[in-house]
Amino acid sequence: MDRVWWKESIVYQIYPRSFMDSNGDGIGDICGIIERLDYLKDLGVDVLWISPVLESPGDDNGYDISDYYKILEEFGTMAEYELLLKEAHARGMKILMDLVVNHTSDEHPWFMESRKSKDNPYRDFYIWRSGKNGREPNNWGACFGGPAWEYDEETSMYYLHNFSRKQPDLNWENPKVREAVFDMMTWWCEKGVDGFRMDVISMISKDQSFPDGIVSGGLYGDSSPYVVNGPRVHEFLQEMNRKVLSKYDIMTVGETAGVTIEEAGKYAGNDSHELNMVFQFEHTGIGDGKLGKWTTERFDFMELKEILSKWQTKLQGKAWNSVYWGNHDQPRSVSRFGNDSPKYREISAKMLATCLLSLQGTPYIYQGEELGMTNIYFDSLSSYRDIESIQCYRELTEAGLISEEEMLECLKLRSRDNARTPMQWDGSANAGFTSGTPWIEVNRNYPEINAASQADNSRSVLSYYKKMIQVRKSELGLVYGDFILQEPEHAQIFAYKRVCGADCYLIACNFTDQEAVFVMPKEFSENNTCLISNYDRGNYNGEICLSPYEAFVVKADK
Ligand code: TEU
Ligand code: CA
Repeated sequence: MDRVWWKESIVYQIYPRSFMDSNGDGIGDICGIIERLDYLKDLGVDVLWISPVLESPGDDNGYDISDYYKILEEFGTMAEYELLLKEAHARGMKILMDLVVNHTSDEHPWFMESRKSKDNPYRDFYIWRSGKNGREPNNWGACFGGPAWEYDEETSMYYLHNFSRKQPDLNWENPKVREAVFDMMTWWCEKGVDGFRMDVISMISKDQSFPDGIVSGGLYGDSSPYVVNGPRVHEFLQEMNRKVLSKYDIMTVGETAGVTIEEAGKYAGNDSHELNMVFQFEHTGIGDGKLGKWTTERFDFMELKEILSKWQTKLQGKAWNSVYWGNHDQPRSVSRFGNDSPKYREISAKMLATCLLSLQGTPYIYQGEELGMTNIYFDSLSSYRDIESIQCYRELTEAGLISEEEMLECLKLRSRDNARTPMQWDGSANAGFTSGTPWIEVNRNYPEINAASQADNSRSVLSYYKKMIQVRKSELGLVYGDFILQEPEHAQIFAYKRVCGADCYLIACNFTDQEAVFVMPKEFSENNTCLISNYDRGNYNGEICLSPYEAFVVKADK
């Protein structure tokens, strides 16, 4: 097999604002990350994807960048960022930068210039259109509520923003925009970053006719057919690859909301010369309803199994997968896909780890997932900090599309803030995250769920993650092996083989709180070695009755 480092790596996502505060201002920072590098090295992860730390007014917690060449003061200095690179590299770890170039902040100098006049040299860095009949140019809605167009008095025109009104979309049709972005990317590669996670990169090419979208369920037209996987997106990414990516030994992952299998084959195809891999979002959308993610629906296991299996088999041999349960935009994985009750939280978190780290594709662990951290279930809107949660709450309840009580229940299950509460380091005040007042409340369960209390406990979620990471690293067949689904109809168990040459593995995960009967396939029935099990059952032979959330990896003896 041709071995590739970004295929064998395990990525750990850090949301710096909530990871570790080193100076007591209640906000996580770069020096805080440096303080915790040994913890991450000990966990066994190889690459750190760090959410944005660049200059930003913080309208969307840093995904609204106003200077691509400056570190935001509350996160630290450029010297500290360079120290982080040095310290991570000294430990054999790599740093993935979060590249946000579908849009900038409205406080970026490019936009400040662009809005000044219709003939300003930077005018066409953004997407300006005249209104229609005194209204927005079309009926598109923004992801964070409201229309996707903002009227600007200065030149009596509207500008497009698919996210907040302080996040104007860049006009990638303009070769000067592409050149400015590629120059900036080169600058960071020369500084030593080891790759990019590319924010909503599937949205950089828009249908230039900007037609109305279909209104279904919400207040605005759906823009996704016209902004996702757009007409020139692959052309732009091939240009980016030619002018920047191909010049460095770096890793790239596209955040491609709305990506299909077919499109993923283009973005991440073995010979596409675009990106190494993409994030798909089908499994995170299970249960979505007429108001999108704002639902109290739990996930349907058979739908989850079908989606994950599809991505495993359809990309096999064509493109490389990424595999994840959560990130800074998603609820906590043990609350979303496991069971965060006191009885089942730990065992189901270990089950999810077994699945995440035995599928084909680069695995991504989100900060705190290795501890079994849970949703915070805020009782009041005033506890929320996320612009998406707050604006969507207001818009949907004021429009009478959902009651305040029901929307609060939806936020408890799906708000992005569930993943943004401070990392729970120990049982001291504020879970050891800050000596000051945290920017967002710490989860009340931190005395029971924290890294310090798990470090020396061999049966903790943290210890299980360390062991499962070592299993994956020692068994390359779990990286490069083919995925073969077993028992597709089983209503409780996600079971699959991984086959790589003479190495054959069987993984089975019970996703339910009920016992589940499972018959070992014949080639494993008698002679196999158990590599890991979250119930420490020594061996798996013949017909077994899996306990709630039981998971294991066995390797067929040769
Ligand atoms: O998220 C893009 C995106 O699709 C989000 O709308 C996300 O899927 C949604 O919030 C889930 O409910 C990226 C970043 O990850 C996110 O943090 C930013 O807010 C967004 O882009 C704009 O930069
Ligand atoms: Ca700080």
